[in-house]
Amino acid sequence: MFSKILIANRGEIALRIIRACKELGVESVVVYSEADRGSSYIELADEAICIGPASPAQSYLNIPAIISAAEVTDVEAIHPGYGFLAENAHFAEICNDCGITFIGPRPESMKLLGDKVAARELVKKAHVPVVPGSEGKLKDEEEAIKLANKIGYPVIIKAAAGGGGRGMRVAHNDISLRGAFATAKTEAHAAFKDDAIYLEKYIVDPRHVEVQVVADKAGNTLHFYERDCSIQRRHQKLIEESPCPVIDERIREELCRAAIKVVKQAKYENAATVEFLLDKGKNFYFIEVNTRIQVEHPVSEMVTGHDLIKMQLQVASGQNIKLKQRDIKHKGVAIECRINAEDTDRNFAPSPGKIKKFLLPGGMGVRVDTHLFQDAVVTPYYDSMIAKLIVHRPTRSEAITTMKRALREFRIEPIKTTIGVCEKILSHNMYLQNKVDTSFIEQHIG
Ligand code: MV4
Repeated sequence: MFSKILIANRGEIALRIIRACKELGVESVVVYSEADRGSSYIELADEAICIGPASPAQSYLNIPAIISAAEVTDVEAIHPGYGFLAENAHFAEICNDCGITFIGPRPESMKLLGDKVAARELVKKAHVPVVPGSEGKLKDEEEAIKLANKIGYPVIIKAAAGGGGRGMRVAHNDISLRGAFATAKTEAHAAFKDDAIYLEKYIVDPRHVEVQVVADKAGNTLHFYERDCSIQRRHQKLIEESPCPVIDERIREELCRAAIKVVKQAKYENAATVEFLLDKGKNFYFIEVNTRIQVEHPVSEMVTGHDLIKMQLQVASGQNIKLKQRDIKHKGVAIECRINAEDTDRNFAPSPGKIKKFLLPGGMGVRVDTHLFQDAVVTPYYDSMIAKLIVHRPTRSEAITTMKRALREFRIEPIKTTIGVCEKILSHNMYLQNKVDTSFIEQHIG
């Protein structure tokens, strides 16, 4: 195991990684921006280094500053958390060149899976179902039209370098497809300096289901079951749960095995999330792989009892996983609500400010991952997520009851948060009856 690592992130995930370090006997160094001075994780880490001004480009994305901090503090590894540099293959390469272990996949895996067209082709080779669509990238408009007529409308055009919902265009006929082709290509070039696009059959109102996987350097690959992340607004997840409430044991087994096949085919190491769409007929289709630990990982930790951040450190340091798949049991139901500093009456606009009152929920089956406290300041510079409230109960209905109780207990004043919206969703008949899909918020919450 490493003796000392650096955390190239902030907020709740910095604190989450520090906690794993403490339990493993690993010293932790955090880097922080001027805007984050006074944060709880700076207090709790063994060392802290200010790396620049508030702007992410000058701090949390500032590779030279982060590498310098790593050299000065003499760490053996860097954990990137999520966001910022977590999926930047160039950064992982620089870490490795400097003799610092990047706690995550090899740069080649990040490049391969970051290219969604390459990932699709790889997944097909593993005999895992992908959404019907183009072979490789689209050459021209005529190829797109021919293909769309073969597989049938609606279709969706996506950027090869995209992901997470960026650079997508839906088309319902030849005319709109011509338009979508041109805009998608221009947008992809502007956003990613790569105009490669591909086409898929558009799955109408799917559920978003993803599988948590961890692999070691020897190729031992384990899954930690699935999370249903269908409750999202504009590609920002609001509520996640495990297990997915609409699939049976047979489909769950197939889905999780498919995810393992994908990760093995990529000769991947460390933590990954394999994303699928689930259609109304309960057919699942691979869409993409996220090559990082995700915000919603606690949901999988609660239902399996395994610490995924510790496992990331263990496999990155070269330890092989001793655990067997049959030892990973799924127990009960976990739900996570993301608490964002946003004004839901003003189109979810950021709502920064000083927190005057901060009372955390607790009790049976309640976990709160947050770096905040009374008198802390929520700045406008970064992601608006300020806390994750996770519950773990024997059944879904008990988990919902506990979550509603915990949401009502939570006091964050005077800033506006998504607590109210989460309560509203958890009381909605559609949610209780498992009738939600990725269009739920738009159609029923706004
Ligand atoms: C799709 C789709 C329907 N059909 N692909 C959005 C995020 C990105 N990871 C993939 N996304 C979608 N891809 C096909 N072929 C619908 C979505 C989609 C979506 C997916 C997951 C969660 C929320 C979503 C909201 C809108 C659209």
